[in-house]
Amino acid sequence: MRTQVAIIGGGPSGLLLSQLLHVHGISSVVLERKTRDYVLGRIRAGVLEKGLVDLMDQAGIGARMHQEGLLHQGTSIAYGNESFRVDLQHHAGRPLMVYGQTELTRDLYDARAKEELPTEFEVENVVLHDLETEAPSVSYEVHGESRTLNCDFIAGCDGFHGVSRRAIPDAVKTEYERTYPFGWLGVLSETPPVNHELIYANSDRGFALCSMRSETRSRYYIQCALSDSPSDWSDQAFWDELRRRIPEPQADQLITGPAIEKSIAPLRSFVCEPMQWGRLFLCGDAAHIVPPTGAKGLNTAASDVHYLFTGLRQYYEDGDANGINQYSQRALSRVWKVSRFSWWFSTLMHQFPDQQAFDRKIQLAELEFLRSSEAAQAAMAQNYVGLPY
Ligand code: RFL
Ligand code: PHB
Repeated sequence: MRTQVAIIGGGPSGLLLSQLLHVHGISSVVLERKTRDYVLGRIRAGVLEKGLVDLMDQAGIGARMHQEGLLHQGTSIAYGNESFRVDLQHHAGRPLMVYGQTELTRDLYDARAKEELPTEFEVENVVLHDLETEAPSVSYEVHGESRTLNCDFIAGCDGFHGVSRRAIPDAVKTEYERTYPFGWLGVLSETPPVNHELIYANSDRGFALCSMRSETRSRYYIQCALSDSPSDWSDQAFWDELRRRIPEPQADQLITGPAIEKSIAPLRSFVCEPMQWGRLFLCGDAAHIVPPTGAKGLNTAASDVHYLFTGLRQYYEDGDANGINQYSQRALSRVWKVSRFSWWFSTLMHQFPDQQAFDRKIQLAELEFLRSSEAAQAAMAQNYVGLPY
């Protein structure tokens, strides 16, 4: 089989890249390790920056997102008995869109099916070949049958545990990593959200986040120990702990219900440099991970897709290789700024196991500064709604 761009990974990065290329007449094949239903069963991000919303529109599949997504003009931050709102529209001139990664991925898969774009599911033993030549290829197996995909370029969109990053020789790449000594226990429930906007709460008992997927479906998180497992937390224990961590007026109004999903995610900051090797380009979680505080994972995957798609378009439409040659440099410049923001917001909002009284005082002083300073809120809002591409 032959295509112009082989895309490894059928998560949001790979699907969005493929759809954008298709709109501009550039062919691609998506190779996905799991089934479509498995990919759609993962509950992950929920907040989209305008850059990602615009890319969905450019790909011609933004209609349901605009119809069902919720625009948020602000977000609340709580600590101790204090709570304040950061006005995103006022400070950064644009809102955020609340629309689940699951829905966005479903829209992308539906569009693929409608346009009959090629996807191979349940691929195994994916191996990348001849990356330093102008004729790379990917070999893989589907249900025991060996296949080869010849192409001009390979996009490694296969997430943190994928094979693409490992194809870059160790002597060439540097990996930067910070792990955090806690996780997030997340619950999805068919209940109305406790607040019409998100609440990020730093309490003495640990971080909590009130988010949502729609006006009838809520997503809540609490900081937990890395050694915890979801089965350690009954629904009742989760709701009781959430109530203790959020401001009293909201705790009193919280509507609870059965958890329809409950999972624990570890927190990690990770960046691989470079994001390009020969004809291989890494996109999204394959190249970098941010802790979820600030909802930047999916959005940073989208900015990579933008840089790569723009470069490939220039290459195929104008014969100009500048964009693809500068891909890694352009993407990393934004990735590091987003990594800084996600690290800062995580450090500000969580209780660290080795935290001393001094560290807590510094956190509270910074929160107080953020509450009272227009300049600090503007800096936060600009990062939170998304830095320009
Ligand atoms: P994905 O979504 O991991 O998709 C990669 C796809 O590649 C497939 N794959 C392979 N395919 C072929 N061959 C191989 N060898 C393969 N190895 C893997 C996988 O099956 C998968 O389908 O990466 P992508 O597309 O870059 O998208 C990135 C986002 O998914 C990610 O940044 C966010 O979901 C991160 N994230 C969150 N971000 C937020 O902004 N807000 C959140 O609340 C949030 N929650 C989360 C998250 C990530 C989590 N992970 C990674 C465990 C919660 C969790 C649990
Ligand atoms: C979510 O709704 O899953 C969510 C929202 C904001 C975050 C992280 C996760 O910062």
